[in-house]
This record gives sequence, structure tokens and C-alpha cells, in this order.
Amino acid sequence: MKLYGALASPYVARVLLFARLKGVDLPQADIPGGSPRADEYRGFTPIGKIPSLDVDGHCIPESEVICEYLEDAFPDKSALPADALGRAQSRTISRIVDLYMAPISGALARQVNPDKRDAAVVEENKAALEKVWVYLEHFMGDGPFCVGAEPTLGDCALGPHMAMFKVLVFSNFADIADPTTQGGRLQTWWDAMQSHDTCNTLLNEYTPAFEQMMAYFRR
Ligand SMILES: N[C@@H](CCC(=O)N[C@@H](CS)C(=O)NCC(=O)O)C(=O)O
Repeated sequence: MKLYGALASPYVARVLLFARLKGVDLPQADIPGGSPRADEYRGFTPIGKIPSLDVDGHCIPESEVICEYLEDAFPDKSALPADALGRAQSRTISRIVDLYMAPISGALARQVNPDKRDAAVVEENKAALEKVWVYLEHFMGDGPFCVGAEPTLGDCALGPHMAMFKVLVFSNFADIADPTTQGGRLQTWWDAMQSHDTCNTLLNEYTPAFEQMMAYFRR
């Protein structure tokens, strides 16, 4: 079993954090052909995105599906809440990240350079992001993590994404406030992530890896 994809991707970071929480050894390997766009990699996964998991030559694509595979294949230590409702809550956070938060990062990444910025696009995405914070806070449990006292799937999705937003969005768009510094539920959550050894270590590895990509977005 090996994982293809660089840590600078928040989706790769999600899988790595999930595996670490479960105590699963998940080796990373070079992408076949050297790039997600390479023919060799497209032969393995025509989706052409990272991460993908190679299980004896079988491809499992999509970070969320990879996490669920790890949960099924290595059941000794779970990284989902114990009860059905908690599991649904944790998965909901992960879905909100993928369906509503991720498209905003893509849109704002194209607006990082102030000389090429379209104020209307920024405004539209700022408004969309405010809704995302409402969705997250609404569906998070008591905490301090997304659901309960331990990090689970939802934290693995949201943690790297929020760390990416700190570098990509909150540092570049003065009008878009960082919700993890506003004293609400998302701050409680972020503080918990910082205080948790495994989460903190992963986020501290992820952030400089993503920062290296900022030169590309500033063009
Ligand atoms: N829904 C996918 C998203 C994966 C994704 O968008 N990965 C990006 C990197 S962050 C990618 O591979 N882009 C194609 C490329 O880099 O050429 C997942 O959860 O795994």
C-alpha cells in the first residue's frame, strides 16, 4: 500500500492525518510518471488528481474514499466517532469542506495577485465563505474537536483546509476575516487542533509545504 501525492495538497494532508490518528503506517511514493498529468499516472487514475492510494496495483482515488478505505481495512483503532450520529456529523464536516469550502479556495487562488484581482469575484466568494463558517459551526458538535473530545475524519478534512486558507486567503485578502481568531466555535476548534500533538505536527508540516506554492498563485 502506498500513497501518491505531495503534502502541499490539503487532500493528501487529510489522508496522512487520518492514517496517523489511526496509527496506520502509510508510505508515500513518487507519482508514476512524475506528475498528475503524466500518461503513466492517468493510466492508473484517469481522474488525474492527488492523492490516490495504490493497494497492490488497485487504485483508490479521492481523499475521502481513501480515508474510509483505511477505516475499513484497519479497524483496530478508529478515527471516526463511536456512535452512528457522531460518525454522520464528522462526515458532514468533511462534506462541507469538499462541497462548499474547496471551490472558494480555487476561486480566490486566481485572485491572489492584486494587479489581476476582480473585486466582484472576491466579494462573491467572501459572502460564500461566511456561509461556510455558519454551516460548519452549525454542524460541529460540542467539541472541542469537530465531534467530541478527539479528532476524527472531519478534523482531518477541515484542519489542512483551514491551514491553507490562512496562507492563501486570510493573509492576502484584508477584508476576509480568519474565523479561528474571532472567539467562536471555530477558534475553540482551531485551538484544540493546535494542542493535539498529531494534528499540530501534521499542520506544522503542511503549512510550509503549501507556502512553497504561493509563488505560483502570486503570478
Ligand atoms: N476531490 C479530490 C480533490 C483532489 C485535488 O483537487 N487534488 C489536486 C491537488 S490539491 C490535484 O491533484 N490537482 C491536479 C494537479 O495538480 O495537476 C480529493 O478529495 O482527493
